[in-house]
Amino acid sequence: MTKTLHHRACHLCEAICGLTLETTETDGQGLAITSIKGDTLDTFSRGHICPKAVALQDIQNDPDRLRQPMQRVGNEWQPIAWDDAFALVAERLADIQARHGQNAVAVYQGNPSVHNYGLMTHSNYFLGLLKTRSRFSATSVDQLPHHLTSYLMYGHGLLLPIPDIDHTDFMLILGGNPLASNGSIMTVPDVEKRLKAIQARGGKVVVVDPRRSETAAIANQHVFVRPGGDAALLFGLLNTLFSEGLTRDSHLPVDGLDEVREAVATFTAEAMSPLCAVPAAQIRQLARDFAGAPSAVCYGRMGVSTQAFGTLCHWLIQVINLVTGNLDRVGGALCTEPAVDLVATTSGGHFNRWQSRVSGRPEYSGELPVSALAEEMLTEGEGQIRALVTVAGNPVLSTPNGRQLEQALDGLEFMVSVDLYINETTRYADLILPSTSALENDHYDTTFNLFAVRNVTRFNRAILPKPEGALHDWEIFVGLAKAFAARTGKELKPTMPPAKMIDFGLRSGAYGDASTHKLSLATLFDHPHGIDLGALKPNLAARLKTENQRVQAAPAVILADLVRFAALQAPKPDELLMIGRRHVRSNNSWMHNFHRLVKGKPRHQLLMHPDDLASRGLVDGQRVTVSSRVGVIEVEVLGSLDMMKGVVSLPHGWGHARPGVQMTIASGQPGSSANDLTDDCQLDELSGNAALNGVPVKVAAA
Ligand SMILES: Nc1nc2c(c(=O)[nH]1)N[C@H]1C(S)=C(S)[C@@H](COP(=O)(O)OP(=O)(O)OC[C@H]3O[C@@H](n4cnc5c(=O)[nH]c(N)nc54)[C@H](O)[C@@H]3O)O[C@H]1N2
Ligand SMILES: Nc1nc2c(c(=O)[nH]1)N[C@H]1C(S)=C(S)[C@@H](COP(=O)(O)OP(=O)(O)OC[C@H]3O[C@@H](n4cnc5c(=O)[nH]c(N)nc54)[C@H](O)[C@@H]3O)O[C@H]1N2
Ligand code: SF4
Ligand SMILES: [Mo]
Repeated sequence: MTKTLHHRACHLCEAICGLTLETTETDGQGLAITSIKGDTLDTFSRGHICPKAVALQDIQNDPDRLRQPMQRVGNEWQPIAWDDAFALVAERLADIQARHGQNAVAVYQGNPSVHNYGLMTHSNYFLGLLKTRSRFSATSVDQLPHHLTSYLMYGHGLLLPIPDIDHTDFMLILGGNPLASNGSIMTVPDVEKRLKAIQARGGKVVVVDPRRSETAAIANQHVFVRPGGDAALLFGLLNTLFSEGLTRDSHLPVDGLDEVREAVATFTAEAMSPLCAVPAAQIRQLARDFAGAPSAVCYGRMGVSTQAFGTLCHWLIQVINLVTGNLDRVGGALCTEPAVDLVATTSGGHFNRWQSRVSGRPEYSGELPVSALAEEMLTEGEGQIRALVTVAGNPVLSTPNGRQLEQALDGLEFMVSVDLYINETTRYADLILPSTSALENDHYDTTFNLFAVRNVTRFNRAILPKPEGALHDWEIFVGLAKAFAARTGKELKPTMPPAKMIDFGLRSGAYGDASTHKLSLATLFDHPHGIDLGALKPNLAARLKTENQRVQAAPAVILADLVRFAALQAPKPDELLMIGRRHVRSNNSWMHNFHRLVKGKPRHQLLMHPDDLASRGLVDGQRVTVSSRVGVIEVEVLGSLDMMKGVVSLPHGWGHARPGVQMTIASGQPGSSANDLTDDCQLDELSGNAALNGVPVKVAAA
């Protein structure tokens, strides 16, 4: 029996915790994972681990996980050889594009893409050849407003200021629940200790959320806000900062501050209060507390990204940090300087250069809002989408109006999914191409090192051998690209393995050959616990990519959106709005088939305030119907004093009871999909991001 210890960053969420995995090789029985623990020698994550990482062994051993390419023949799934699968994809997509044009083939890239560096480096090797404008991804059900705001204000969609959580004296969190999510657009392992450290050094944490979340429960102050009302609250804060003289000069070169001041002149706390359901006095006091703290940072996440005013919210957050002198300042919001720097090496992005065919939604950096995907498939005419490539995504459960999308998928001429499972989406595919599992692959986090609360870097080798006949995701894309290029006579540039690209990125980056750190892949091989490159520091002035190298505080398209905001009405007495939530023992739309992760009481229920239950004659635990403009679901309801009145909370990613899904749900409870209720017509119209929070619903006894 041989035991071996391996060190590796976890790829399952944005916190990139260091893990120590033990494998045991037993004669005759091969190699098994025998222990997964937090890596105490990782100075960034300091031994932190959550239940998801423990379930890594379940992903590895899961009998439901596909291990070879599968082709659907009628209602049966049959194995197919890799080369035959590649040739078939090339033939079908080339044919559809020849008959219906390039945009007739669409692409959806899902969340795990950004956690898998081979997908980051190589998916476009194939997808780029398709030259289609029908590109969609999880970005437009997630963080699109962050990118758009940074693109407009700082000139690059990835130049995102990150809360300097380890040094701040005041952290104002809107619509984020890092105690459940482990942090997002803020890579912050061990976040609970870091939040408590703010309090221990005399600082404050304030959480704004329509639900008393796990994070709100440990905060110094929790402010209930009406779903979708955050822009009003933030306008009230900004107006108070200006009108009470609470602003501080910034060292940054800034254009447009006078326009901002003018634009918000009538948005007093008193005027905004009815729209967000926060008392005016509380808004004013919050502004004073924020401005009065030695350092402070305002941070917003899912709750304020995926709502009707997502971009206004993120712009206001930037402006509040800016006018209080907290942008690009220690203890405020700072831009990470990663070892492999995508900001330095890529163009800043583009916006609204073209629009979607049916509803005229704007593109952002070559992608269209995924809310428009189904209508682009269902609406006949030139440019109609007839084929789909999905990559690491499950849009039937993850994007608004999932039932409509299912209808659309059913009508496609061809669909191929690069995925590990036959799930709610891939069951519509003609072919599923499954990659190796994560532990069979080496790992470098190209994305989340970019948003980390310290500058860190780490490369880890595969822990388990690559099974015979298996391919990594990046190799699948090389195979598809070669087959498609051969079929269509397109020229294919040579490529190299992802690790080589990382080596190149490290050497040419700020800590590479020319610097004192002299980072390369070889250096990282010698540091399996990762390398800490230091705390974040002010750098924004030098990294701005706007045309005149100045911060644009008042982008025209954002100020134009104030017209839409002006139409926001105070709530009617019977208003009932649905919001989402996450739990540390659940992960988006997958991993629900792992007992180690989902064990314990079920967590897919609808949460509702007891008064809202009573007024409808409902009781705790009963089955109810929840209906919206687009659909009806049935689910159990739980009474919860943590909910704001007039608001219900339902997590997404459930709803596995669909025919043909081949995943054994560990709890035996498939739940219902929140996205059978969310509305593809409800968006942040400025960015096209889906408004998943603040969906009007009705709840009645089932
Ligand atoms: N109502 C509501 N809807 C939401 C949200 C919400 O808060 N509320 N959140 C949104 C957000 S933030 C996101 S990011 C999306 C996520 O939604 P999706 O983009 O659909 O991502 P996942 O649900 O994580 O889907 C994971 C899929 O990737 C596959 N997979 C996992 N690892 C790999 C891999 O290494 N390679 C390959 N090829 N496949 C892999 C899994 O089998 C699974 O099918 O959901 C969004 N939808
Ligand atoms: N365990 C686990 N971790 C995850 C994931 C997971 O599924 N499971 N998913 C990962 C992904 S893809 C992402 S994007 C991140 C997301 O990470 P977070 O942004 O922290 O996401 P949530 O936990 O959904 O927290 C959103 C909060 O917003 C609140 N909210 C809803 N509507 C509103 C509103 O209108 N206004 C305000 N102010 N608040 C509102 C909700 O009540 C909730 O507490 O988490 C990542 N981490
Ligand atoms: S918090 Fe995220 S990165 Fe850390 S162990 Fe859990 S899933 Fe992995
Ligand atoms: Mo996400």
